[in-house]
Amino acid sequence: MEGEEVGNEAENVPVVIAMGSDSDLAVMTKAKEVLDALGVSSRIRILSAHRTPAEMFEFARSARDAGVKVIIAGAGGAAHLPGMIASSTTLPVIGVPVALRHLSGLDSLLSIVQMPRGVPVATVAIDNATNAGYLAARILSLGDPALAERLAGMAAEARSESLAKDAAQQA
Ligand code: RP5
Repeated sequence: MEGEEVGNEAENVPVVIAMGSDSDLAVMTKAKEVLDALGVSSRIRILSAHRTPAEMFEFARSARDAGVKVIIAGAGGAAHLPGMIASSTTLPVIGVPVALRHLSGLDSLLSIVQMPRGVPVATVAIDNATNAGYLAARILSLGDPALAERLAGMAAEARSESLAKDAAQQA
C-alpha cells in the first residue's frame, strides 16, 4: 500500500509502541495519546512473541540503529513480548501488562515484571499504558530540555486540577 510503513527501516521515531495483538490496541493507544500531547513521535507495531517471533526479534535487534530510543511493549496473558524484546536490545523497554478476560491481568503482570537480572523491563501497572507514555517521555527528556519543560507544564496542570477539586470540596 502506498505510504504504508512496514518493517524496521521505518522505525525512525524515538518511541515504538509494540503490542502482541490488535486486541491490545484499546489499552495501548493511551501511551500514544500521552506522547502525542507531549509532541513526541511514536509508531505502533503489532509484534507477537508467539505468532511472529522472527519479526519481533528483527525489530528488537535493529531498533537502536533505526533511531528508536525507548520501546513500550504491551501484552496480555502469557505476556512474553516485553521480555523477549528486552532480550534482544539494550534500549530501555517499558512493559504494559494488559488485562485479559481471565485472571484480571495478574498473569500479564507477573509474566512481564519477573525478569531475570541483566534484562530489565520497567513494568507499569495493569492496563496503565498512560504511565508508559509518561515514563518514555521522562527518559527522552534527559536529552531534551524543551520536552522536560512540557512535562513540567503537564505536572503543573495536574496540580492545579487537583487543588481545584479540593477547593470545590471545601466550598
Ligand atoms: C497476547 O495474547 C496479546 O498481547 C494479547 O493480549 C493476547 C490475546 O491476543 P488475541 O488472541 O486477542 O489476538 O499475545
